Amino acid sequence: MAKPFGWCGKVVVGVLVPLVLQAGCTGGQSPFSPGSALDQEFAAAAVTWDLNHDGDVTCEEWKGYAAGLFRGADANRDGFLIKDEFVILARQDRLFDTAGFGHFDANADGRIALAEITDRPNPAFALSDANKDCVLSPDERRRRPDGAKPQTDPPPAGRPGPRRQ
Ligand SMILES: [Ca+2]
Ligand SMILES: [Ca+2]
Ligand SMILES: [Ca+2]
Repeated sequence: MAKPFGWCGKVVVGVLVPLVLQAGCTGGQSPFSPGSALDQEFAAAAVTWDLNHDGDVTCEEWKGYAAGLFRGADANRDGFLIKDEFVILARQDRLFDTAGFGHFDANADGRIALAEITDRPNPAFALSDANKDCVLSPDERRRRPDGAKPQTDPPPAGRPGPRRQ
């Protein structure tokens, strides 16, 4: 009794929207929405978080990866990244450059705590972790969704054009 796959993407988007609104509702409006180009960037970058190179990318690996970059960028070691320090991070990984400072500064206090990066739902998992086990298997990463679009174009519906003679 296989369930149809179609509902899955809708549920994910439905769950993600309130999460993003909660996390990102800090006054500034985000140019990015769920399933957006930025979410795709996260999904595409996931392979770089596979710290033990076993092909699976876990939530813990993402957090470890982010923590490593964070520590490297936290020049004065106060546990927060101000914008100048974030630039160092963004130079290391262009994903952070793409996302931008405001994306992670959830409480908009002008500095980013590590928790603001690691506690934030990672769009790559929201998009690609089909079985929600906090592990992106190689198969799940390969099946990266392109937003709401199916991989193949649907056949054109109806007649080809209104031209008549
Ligand atoms: Ca791994
Ligand atoms: Ca700092
Ligand atoms: Ca998974």
